[in-house]
Amino acid sequence: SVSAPYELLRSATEFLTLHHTEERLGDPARRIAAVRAEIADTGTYRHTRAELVFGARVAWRNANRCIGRLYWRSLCVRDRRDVRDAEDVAEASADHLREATRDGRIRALITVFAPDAPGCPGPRIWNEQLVRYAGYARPDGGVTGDPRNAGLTALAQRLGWPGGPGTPFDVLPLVIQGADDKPRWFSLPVDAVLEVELAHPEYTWWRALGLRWHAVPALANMCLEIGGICYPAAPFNGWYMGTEIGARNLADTDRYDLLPYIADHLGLDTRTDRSLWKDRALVELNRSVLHSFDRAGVTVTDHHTESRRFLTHLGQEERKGRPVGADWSWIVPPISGSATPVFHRTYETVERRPAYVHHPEALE
Ligand code: HEM
Ligand code: NRG
Repeated sequence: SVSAPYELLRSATEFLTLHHTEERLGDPARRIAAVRAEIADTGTYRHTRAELVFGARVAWRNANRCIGRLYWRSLCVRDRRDVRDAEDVAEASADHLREATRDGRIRALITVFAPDAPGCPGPRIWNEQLVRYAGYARPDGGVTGDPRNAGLTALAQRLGWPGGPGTPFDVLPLVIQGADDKPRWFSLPVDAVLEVELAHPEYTWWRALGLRWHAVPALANMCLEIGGICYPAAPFNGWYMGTEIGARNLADTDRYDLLPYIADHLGLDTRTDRSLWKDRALVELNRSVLHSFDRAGVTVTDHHTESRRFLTHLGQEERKGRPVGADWSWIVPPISGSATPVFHRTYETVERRPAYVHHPEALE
């Protein structure tokens, strides 16, 4: 979306002042005057490369739901603001995955595509992440694959995607809407998608369960907002915390719902809650995720390490005089919460800009 000129100037001024203050660039007045003139002229303004990099990094620092913020300064930024056509976005998104994955030595990366401008919306990626598994609705009312992506799977099929082989782990095509265009689908090249097959440190039969997950979480449908400018397509990634896969994606009842299946294989008593079969299955599933990513040489963190790092981050920011917002319900890991230090305190929930924000959903 695009703000009215006076709102845009107010947001721009606030951002440029922050940039000049934190990077010790001196008085921002000249830059603000230039931006004021550019907005009066064109209804928008263009960030310098340094402003874009700073904005993308601070937007990560401001992500209240993210436990991984200690390394916010290390975010690499690919400036593709010249790209607005759907096929070019698709190609650059595949390149993003290759550059972020590096055979498993994952690095935090964002690719920034063309921003929204007056009368000229930027491109938009409809997938929640660059790599997502299809969820095919079955006649019996169930879903094969990831139920979370059933909507996008159906949309891709309506747009002409013939569907994959029908496994529970078919990689979806990208669904991309170019500036002033209908959404179209684009298959991801296989060499752009690294996956990890799940084994277990003790149970040799585990591998035969056929479970897997993709190596890189690359959020693709959030808008990067910097100084009043909205970049609707700005896919970014870090690496996984094991619990995201082992305690949510594969375990939630509205996702892969694997706890009963795994508990059966473990020979646990699933007739009574009080055998704690769900808890025990969760632990083995999470051990399997960390073990398999480690064995495959794919970067992954665990919730104990990441919780400690997050507290280090809070201390570091406090010493710099910068208050940190955080959302307890997202920061506390979904298993063993009280065994991590992030559980035993509260946080301020103030939202700051620049930020990654969710679009209003408008799937036609
Ligand atoms: C959310 C970890 C990198 C921005 C999260 C969540 C975790 C996490 C565990 C909660 C996810 C959930 O419960 O679904 C990490 C780790 C990283 C990392 C381990 C490793 C470097 C990044 C980067 C960015 C980022 C590079 C942006 C540049 C966000 C945002 C959310 C989030 C915006 C909220 C997503 C939403 O609202 O759905 N992160 N993160 N993170 N992270 Fe990070
Ligand atoms: N829970 C989601 C991913 C959300 C973001 N998590 C990260 N982000 N680690 C999932 O796919 O399980 N990141 O940029 O690294």
